[in-house]
Amino acid sequence: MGRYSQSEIESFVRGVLEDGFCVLPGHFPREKMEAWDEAFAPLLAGHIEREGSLQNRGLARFYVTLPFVAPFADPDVYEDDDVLAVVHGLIGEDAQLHQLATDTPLLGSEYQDVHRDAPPLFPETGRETPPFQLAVNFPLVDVTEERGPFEITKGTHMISREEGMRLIESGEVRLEPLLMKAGDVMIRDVRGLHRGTPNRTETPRPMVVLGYSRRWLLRPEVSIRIPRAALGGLSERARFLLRFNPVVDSPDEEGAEVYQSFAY
Ligand SMILES: O=C(O)CCC(=O)C(=O)O
Repeated sequence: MGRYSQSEIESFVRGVLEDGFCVLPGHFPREKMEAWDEAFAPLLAGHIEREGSLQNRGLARFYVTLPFVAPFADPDVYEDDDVLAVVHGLIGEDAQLHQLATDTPLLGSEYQDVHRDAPPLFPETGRETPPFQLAVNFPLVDVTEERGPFEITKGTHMISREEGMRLIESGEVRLEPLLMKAGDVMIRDVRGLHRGTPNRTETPRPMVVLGYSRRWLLRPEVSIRIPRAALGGLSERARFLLRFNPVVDSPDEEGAEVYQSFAY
C-alpha cells in the first residue's frame, strides 16, 4: 500500500510528462539510505582499484553497478508501491526493471557536459515520443551545494538536444541544482538535459539509479544479475519486473563495467 492517493500519483505522472521529472520527498527511510551507503563504500573502493583509471564519466566520477544481494536487493525499494504506480503511469503496467547502479562524484570531480541518457527513438523524424525509459534516482547522503548536486532542466525531454541546449544558453531554461536529502526520490525521463557537478568535499555522493523501461526496449549495456538462489524469494511482481535479466549461479563475480557510452 503506497502513501499517495491516486490523484497524487497522477500529479507526479503529470510532473514527469510536463517537466521531465518529479521528486517524492522523504520517501525512503534515512536509516535504509545509511545502511546502503555503508555497504556501498567497499564496492566503490573495489571498483576504483579495478577500473578507476578509466574515468569515462569525468574525473573522479564513477558508475558502479550494485550486486543484487542484501541490502541492495530490497523489494521495499525496487517494488515500492508509489514509485511503481508512477512508473506504470508513464511507461505501462508491463514495464521492466533492468538497471540497479550508482553514480558517484568524489573530490576532484568536475562539471559534466550537459547530456541526456538516451537518444530519441526515431531520430529521423526530428520528434520526440512519449516516455520509454525512466531513471529512479536517490542519493545515499544529503546533497549540499558542496557535494556536487545533480543539475537538471525542466521541459527539455520532449525537444531535441540542440533546441534544449539553445534554451539553456539563452537563459530561457535553467539548470537547477537538486539539493536532495537522503530518502528523497526523483523519477525522471532520461531524455531531460542534466549534468553532474563537482563534489568539493571528502564525502562521496552516491546517487542510486534504478532503470525502468517499456517492455520492448532492449538495453544491452545494463542488466541486473539475479542470483539463481534468490529467485524463489522474489514476489510474483518482482519476477515480472525483472523478467528480462540474466539469472546467474554466482552473483559475486564482477565483470568490468560495460555501460560506458552514457551521454547523448
Ligand atoms: O551526478 C550524477 O549523479 C549524475 C551524473 C550523470 O548524469 C551521468 O554520469 O550520466
